[in-house]
Amino acid sequence: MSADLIHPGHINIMKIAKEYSNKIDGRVVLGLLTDEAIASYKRLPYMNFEQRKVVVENMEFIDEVIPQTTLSYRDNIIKLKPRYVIHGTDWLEGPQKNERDNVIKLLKELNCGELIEPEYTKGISSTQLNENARSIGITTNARLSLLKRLIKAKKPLRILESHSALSALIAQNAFVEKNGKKIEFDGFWSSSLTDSTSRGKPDIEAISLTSRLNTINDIFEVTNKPLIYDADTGGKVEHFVFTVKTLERLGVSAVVIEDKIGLKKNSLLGNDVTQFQDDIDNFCLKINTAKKNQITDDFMIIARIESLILEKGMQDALNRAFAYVKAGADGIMIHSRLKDPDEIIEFTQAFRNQDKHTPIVVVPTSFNQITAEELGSYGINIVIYANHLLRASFIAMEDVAKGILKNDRSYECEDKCMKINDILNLIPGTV
Ligand code: SPV
Ligand code: MG
Repeated sequence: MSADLIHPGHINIMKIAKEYSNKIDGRVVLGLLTDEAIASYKRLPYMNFEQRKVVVENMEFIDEVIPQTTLSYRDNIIKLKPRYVIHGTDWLEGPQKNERDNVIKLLKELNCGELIEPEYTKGISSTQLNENARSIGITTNARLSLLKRLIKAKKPLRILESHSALSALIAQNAFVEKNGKKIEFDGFWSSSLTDSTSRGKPDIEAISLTSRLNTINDIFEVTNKPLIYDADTGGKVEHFVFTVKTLERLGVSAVVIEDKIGLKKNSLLGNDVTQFQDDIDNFCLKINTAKKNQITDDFMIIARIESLILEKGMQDALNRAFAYVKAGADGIMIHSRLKDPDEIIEFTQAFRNQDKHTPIVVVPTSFNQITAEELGSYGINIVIYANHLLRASFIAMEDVAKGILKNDRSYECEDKCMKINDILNLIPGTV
């Protein structure tokens, strides 16, 4: 079981398990899916493994709780050689269907147990409870701490740029099913580029923190996933400590600051424009001072290295990465504007040789052929799609705007627009 939102359906199964164990004077052992196992096929549970374990091990029907670290039951079944395996009929279809077939095969192979499948309790399900919980919302602390929990449970995380509540709703709700697993975005990127562009301003730290926080507040009112904030250079150390506290108060999970000074320009411009990198000691001081001043344990300060962007070389990037981690950075973002990911992979491998755990973040805007899964296989923890929703919407909007002018009416553009009925029904409460 995941046993996150316990409901009568779970109790029914545990009770039946107890009845079977009484028949043979046996014990009921509950295989509790770890956060990693759950995150491999659906959203992260509300309660972490330890919390869920406390709940189920205190149930009168359960004698022992053991972790199940993957979706597969194989290891636990081989270990326990159970007389009965009890599982609700919910696995007859969906992501666990394959595992059911495997369990049947394995029980035959081991010639050890019988599969008992109590009828799935009608009228209540974790999915439905989850929907209800979603509509209630999420507290500041619960959202803030989600990113660290997700990093532990899953690799890589897929993060999508969101510059408004509406784009965030798309990032929140979009999903595809692949091999029975639900793949969705794990959170939002508040991008300085798209926050600036959507206000018609250049990406040069010209948008005030207050203005950007208003957007995040709008996003947070209608979503429950974590957000990573792009704070450009972070500004002066004395100002950055206030930025961190403000972000924490709002429930933002992480801030990224880049090691540049002076008038910051967008990284994808590289050395085509004049940009300066901060020196290592200065930047370490910024990280360290902010770390000492943050108010929650879970907030992350991620140091972004611009050495590859500014063509300072791999060794400079690595020296900085180790120095920033030593200064207290909770993660490293390594950026590149090359079309292939070679330098990102080289950096990741060299860094991982010495540091197995500090999260690595990448932004594959220019090296866009490599998949998130491949990046994850090299040891990258977070993949940020940093500007795609804004870029997509601009092209779509401009096309329709020109189409109306060209035809002097909107009739020809209707196919490119959402149906009026669909927009009226999009946001609950409109109708
Ligand atoms: C942003 O999205 O604003 C970023 C990433 O900082 S990049 O545009 O690639 O610099
Ligand atoms: Mg930026």
